[in-house]
Order: sequence, then C-alpha cells, then structure tokens
Amino acid sequence: MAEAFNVPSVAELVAEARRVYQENFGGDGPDIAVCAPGRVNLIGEHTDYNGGFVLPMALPMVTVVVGSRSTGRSCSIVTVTEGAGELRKVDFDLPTADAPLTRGQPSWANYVKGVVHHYRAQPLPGFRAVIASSVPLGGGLSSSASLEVATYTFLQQLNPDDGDKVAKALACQQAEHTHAGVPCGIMDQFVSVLGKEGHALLIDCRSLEATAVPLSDPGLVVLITNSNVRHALTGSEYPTRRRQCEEAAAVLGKSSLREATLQDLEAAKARLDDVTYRRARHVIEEIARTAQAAEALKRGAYREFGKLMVESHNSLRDHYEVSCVELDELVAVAMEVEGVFGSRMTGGGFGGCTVSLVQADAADRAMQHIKERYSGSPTFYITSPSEGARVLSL
Ligand code: GAF
Repeated sequence: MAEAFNVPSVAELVAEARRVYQENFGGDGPDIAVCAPGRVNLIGEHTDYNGGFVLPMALPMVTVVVGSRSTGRSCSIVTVTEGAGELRKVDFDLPTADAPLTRGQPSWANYVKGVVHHYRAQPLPGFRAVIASSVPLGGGLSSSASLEVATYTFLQQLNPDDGDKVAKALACQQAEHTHAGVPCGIMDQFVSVLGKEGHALLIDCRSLEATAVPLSDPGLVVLITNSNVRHALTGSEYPTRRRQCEEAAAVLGKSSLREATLQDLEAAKARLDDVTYRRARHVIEEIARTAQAAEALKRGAYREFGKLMVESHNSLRDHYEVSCVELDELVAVAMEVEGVFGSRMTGGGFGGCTVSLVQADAADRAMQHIKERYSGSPTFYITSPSEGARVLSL
C-alpha cells in the first residue's frame, strides 16, 4: 500500500532543535523560535525572473530556527537537518567592512551567512542557533529559501527591521545570489514570507503584488511526488536559461519577456535561433497560462486548471528543456488515474518533484498507481497551503 510521508510537526522540530541547543550551548536558552515554509509551485515555472506570474503555495514543511543572543560578535550555528553533510556546526564572527562574510564550506551555512550579510537592520548582535527542517533537501521544494527566510525571521527577533515583508523576501533573494551563487527569481522567498494558510498566491513578479487565491476545498488535495532523483545539470542550466530569456527580450526590443506577446515573438522569429525562440515561447505562453489558471482556480474549474498544468509540463519538457525522464514518467502515470485533474514538474527542474491536483477520494488510488508504475522509488506528500514565516512560542 502506498502511503504519504508522515511529515514531522513544527512542534516536533522545535523540540528536537531545543534539545540540540541545550546539548551544544547549555545555559537558559533558546529563547527565540521561528519557522519558514518550503513551497510548491502549482503553475508559472521559470517566469519569475522574466517579470511574469507564478502561483505557488507555502507548504506545511518548514525550517525551524531556535536560538538566543550571544555576547560579543560571535555566531555559532548547528544544523540537525538530514542531508546537510558532515559538518554540522559552524562558527563565524559578524562581518565588518574589512572582513565580509564569504562563501565557504559547509554549503548550508552560506544561506545563513548570506542573510546575515543582507539583513536590513544592522548592526546585529552575535547569536547561537540550531536549525531543523522538514523540507526535503534538493527536492525542488525550496529548502534553501525556507532556510534563508527562517534565518531572516530569527534575526528580526534579535534586532527588528521595519517589518516590510517584500523587502525581506528581496533581501533573502540577494543572499541566495551572493552567497549560494544561484541567480534565482523572487518566487520562493516571496511565498515563504507571505504565504497564506488555505490559499495559493498569484504573484506578479513585475510589480511584486500578490493576490491570495482560495485553495481549501475538502474534496481536493495537492499531491507532491518526489522522484528522488536530482541531475547534476541543475547548477549550470539555470543561469543559462536566464541568459537566453534576456537575449530573447533584447532581440524583441523589450525590457523583459513579460512585455512581449506571441505576435512579437513570431515577428522576430527569423532573428532568433531555434533554442532561444523556444525558451521565449515557453515563458510568454506560461505567463498567460498562469493568469488563466488562477482564474480557473477561483471558479473551482479544476479540470481546466489541470489541463493547464499538463500544458505547462509539456512546454517545460519540449520548449524550456528542464524536465527529465523521471519527471515525465511521473506526470504520465499520474494522468492515467481517474480523479487526477492535472500534474506537472514543479520548481527549477532536472529532478525533484511533481505536483498533482487530485480529487481527495482518488489520492490513495493515485499514490498506489504511481508507486506501481514509476520505475524509481517515489515519496509522496499530501499537502495543503500553509502560512508563511512566523514566530513560534516556546
Ligand atoms: C527555482 C528558483 F529559485 C525560482 O526563482 C524559480 O525561477 C524556479 O526555480 C523556476 O520557476 O526554484
């Protein structure tokens, strides 16, 4: 029998992090606890860095940070997150103009360092902290954004900033650019900060305005299937896609592909090579598809929404070329099940997860069928839209 993974609760993560804090640091702490969620994107893939629409929701899976202020300028962080690697404890001093925080090993600490660097209310005091997370690492569910946003939320308890949530998401995005070396868009950090329980967020990545779209029908579930594969291409292909989009926009004489129509693209076809043309075509169509999908969701038109999800997947596979055989297989087998409205890869691609919109009473059947037919070994998550970053009571 195929079953959904039993995600540890926020309270369980906090309890584990507190225990590890005591083990490592002793004293009275921790006196602060915060968390920030991972996300799943329902539709609108590779559109954020083109100023387009995305429709993600925050997940019940979160990264928790517990900790306390320390004396002086020293920072000590321990992670208990599964898959974080050998080095679980890191010590560094707060940065100065002469000695900024730079990237290094272990890689998980770069997200924390990046956020300390970009935090908007400097100077910060030193701190001790423990990180625990239920967001699967490398699964395309934004474990990195959840760590950045949880870290930022923790720092807000040490030295409050002005509370501007969009500026917070932007600072976390900067941290990812400078300290993790990933030129990501704004989607993941935005929804990790501003996610709303029971809602997906239609984010306009040009204006940075968001509309909450209700998604709490008890007859419906959002099923995430982790392919449990991650291809090595991820790192190099993402910046390449970004550059191709910028090149296409420049040929079209637009500031971004958000400003372009399909007519503009067709008119410029002779001046674009085939690959750049297909990249731009995906983005322009996906932006329109996402706006249409949000309208469909508002009307409860799940079949229409599902059809758009599959179109999105096919375009990511054929035009944007960020899917892989495992994700294609997962989508194909999910769509064989009666009661699955739609399915697609989610996140950056080249492995990670698919997301499917499924009639609640078909969820068991869908998991069973996928498990039997998928050539790999999947992990399932039955999820519902959750709240963005928050302070927890201890
Ligand atoms: C990754 C990035 F971090 C996001 O900004 C977004 O571009 C996504 O890939 C693709 O839609 O998650």
